[in-house]
Amino acid sequence: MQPGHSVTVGRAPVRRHPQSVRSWGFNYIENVDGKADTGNANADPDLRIVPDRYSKDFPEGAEGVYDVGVPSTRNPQTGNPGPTLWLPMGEKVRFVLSSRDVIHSFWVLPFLMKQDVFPGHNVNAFEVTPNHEGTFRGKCAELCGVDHARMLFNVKVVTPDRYQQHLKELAAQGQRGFIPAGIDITDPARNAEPRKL
Ligand SMILES: [Cu+2]
Repeated sequence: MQPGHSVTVGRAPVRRHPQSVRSWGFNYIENVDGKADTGNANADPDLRIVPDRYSKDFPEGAEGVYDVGVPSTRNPQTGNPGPTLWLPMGEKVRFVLSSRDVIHSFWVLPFLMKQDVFPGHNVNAFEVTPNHEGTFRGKCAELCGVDHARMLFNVKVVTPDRYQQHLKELAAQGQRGFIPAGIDITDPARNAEPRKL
């Protein structure tokens, strides 16, 4: 079964808070408006880090929405720090992991697994079908630098209808399109995050 949904997850630039320390970013590769002629995730330069074997599953007309979090971001329900990645219960989601700086590790505690998040072309991916509603904690499991202890996030599993509604909420907030996933080059001297966000 092909995954019904794709997200990219990684250390990402925060366009709306350029003065802030970067944190986790989530691209939801979804056809949010339901129209096939608006958006093409396969042609979007911000997602070019995603290998063809994953991008071929992007839905047609995926203009996408994104979310990001800074260290002061809180889950509104639990108060736990970090941005919140929403997932639809009972539907298969593919995670594509990439970093824009150093090696991190993506760890959602109840997933009982973690996976490294690399810069460059070494993109990791896995698939999950969430089977419990609820809000869960996630964190970076790789000592990655000065902000490691603040690389926290939340995962919220909701009904598929509520998930679709959330995508529209992100779009209504202006968080349409994608934030740049990964970096294209692996030359260590050029692996620094550009100042221009
Ligand atoms: Cu990290």
